[in-house]
Amino acid sequence: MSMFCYQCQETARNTGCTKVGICGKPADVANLQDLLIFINKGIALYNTQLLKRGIQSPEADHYMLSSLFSTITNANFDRDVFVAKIQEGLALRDSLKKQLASMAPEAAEISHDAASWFADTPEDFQEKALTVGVLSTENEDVRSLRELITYGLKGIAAYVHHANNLGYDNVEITSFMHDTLAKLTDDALSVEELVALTLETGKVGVDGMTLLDKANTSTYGNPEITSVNIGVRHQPGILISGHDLKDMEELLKQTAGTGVDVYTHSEMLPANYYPAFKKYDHFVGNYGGAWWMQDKEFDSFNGPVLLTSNCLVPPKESYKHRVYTTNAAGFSGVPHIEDRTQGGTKDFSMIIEHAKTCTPPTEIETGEIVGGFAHHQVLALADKVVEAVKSGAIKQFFVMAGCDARMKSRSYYTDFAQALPQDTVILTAGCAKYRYNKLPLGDIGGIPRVLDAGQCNDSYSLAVIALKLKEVFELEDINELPISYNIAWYEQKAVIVLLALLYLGVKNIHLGPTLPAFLSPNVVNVLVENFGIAGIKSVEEDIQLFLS
Ligand code: SF4
Ligand code: SF3
Repeated sequence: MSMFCYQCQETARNTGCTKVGICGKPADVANLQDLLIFINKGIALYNTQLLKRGIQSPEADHYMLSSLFSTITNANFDRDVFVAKIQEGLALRDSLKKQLASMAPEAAEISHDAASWFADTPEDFQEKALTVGVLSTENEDVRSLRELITYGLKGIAAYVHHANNLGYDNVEITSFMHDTLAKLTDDALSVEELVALTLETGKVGVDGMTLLDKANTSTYGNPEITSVNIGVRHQPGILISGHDLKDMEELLKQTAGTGVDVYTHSEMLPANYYPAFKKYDHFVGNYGGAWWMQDKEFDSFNGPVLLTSNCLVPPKESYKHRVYTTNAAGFSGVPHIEDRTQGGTKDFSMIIEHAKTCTPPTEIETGEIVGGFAHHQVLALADKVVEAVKSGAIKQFFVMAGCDARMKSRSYYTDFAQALPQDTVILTAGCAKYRYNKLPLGDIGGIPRVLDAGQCNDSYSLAVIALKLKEVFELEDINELPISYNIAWYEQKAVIVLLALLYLGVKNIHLGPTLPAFLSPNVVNVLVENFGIAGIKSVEEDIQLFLS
């Protein structure tokens, strides 16, 4: 075994990737990511003590968020980035230790290996990494819960990082994250305590999504119902993917008047729903589908592509020279657009000049898709929705948020959407929607049967909508609503969305296409007994179950 990773839905044999990732992550990079998490735990051990003494370190917050984010599936494959990050982390840890020792020498005596391990040379990183990864926790239930929490933290880190880019932060969230990372080194923590910590992580997940929602909507307005063009125009374009709206804004500004168009891909589609971006007439629409289609769609796009976060697939040679990364995304040999300095902007001129030399995108489809049903827009339609429920025109809602990915069995979600009765409405968010958002599923009295709230983080909107409906219908419990949850997961952002829903008290969530490999049988039992979590079966069986 040269690595071990089981954090995503496509993990090998649904047990773990041990030689190379199915995602394309090489073993040495996987190991460096494990070591980076370990270093973050060491930082957290000191930082938690400093926080207790009222000392907050913005540097530690930023380091922790960007590190965790970079280890998300399909974010960063660049070993040099991880080596540099580990070196930076060791120095940061030791400076926090010094600071703590100067105030409280006893508190700085921390015996855990993560608090003191050091190596000068990157050659020593691999050897250490092999001893600190997932399998270093022997008890499989403790390991399972530790990883569940760690993946939840990774999801929160990504969301908070995007919020930070818009000038929004929340010290309570980052303090919880440090505290939790430190707790993950504590062998005295029982399974029960880890279960409680898992739910607390879900609560902070809600806070993280709330923060990002506030950052996005305060900066760019509330998403509104929008028909998004999926065809192309006849001038060169830049394709922007990932989740970062600040990058979207700066790219639109810098491309204005240059003769270069801008298109969204995958999780950037919801940028089309924001009022602030609609004013740019060179913002053409969306090109293609979910992230995993990029090996074909980046080819036919013909112009440069900017990845502002996950999901990046290791690029094919045919278009690698047109790929650019920024934020936590990275790939060796692919140019990385550096962070903005405080008060400054990123410089996308290299990509814009590149675009000018490219041919316009090849048309792969035409038409429009409709979206923009985040909480503000849906609540503006609340009367209509409530009326449709009261009259029986809408019998049931299905939350089908989450991720899309390559597995053939995901055709289940297309079939499921098609098989749902005409009096049901799908609420979606995340890239899971690409399995059914181009189907002619019609509408109910003008309400489309697929309501897309936005990115995976906009699952927050779906929770706000559910809570509002609970209030309108004067229900005691969110589970009395005619809402069923059939969630598709792939990476760690979906993990935090799931934990957030559990924290909000949602029961009977179905999770597919497979249950996470990182859940041990006992942890699955806890989730089944306390929350009614289940997997998926055939479309026919599940539809029958959900409608009964
Ligand atoms: Fe395997 Fe997923 Fe980990 Fe990649 S992220 S190495 S596919 S488990
Ligand atoms: Fe998609 Fe990666 Fe999860 Fe944001 S872009 S939902 S998979």
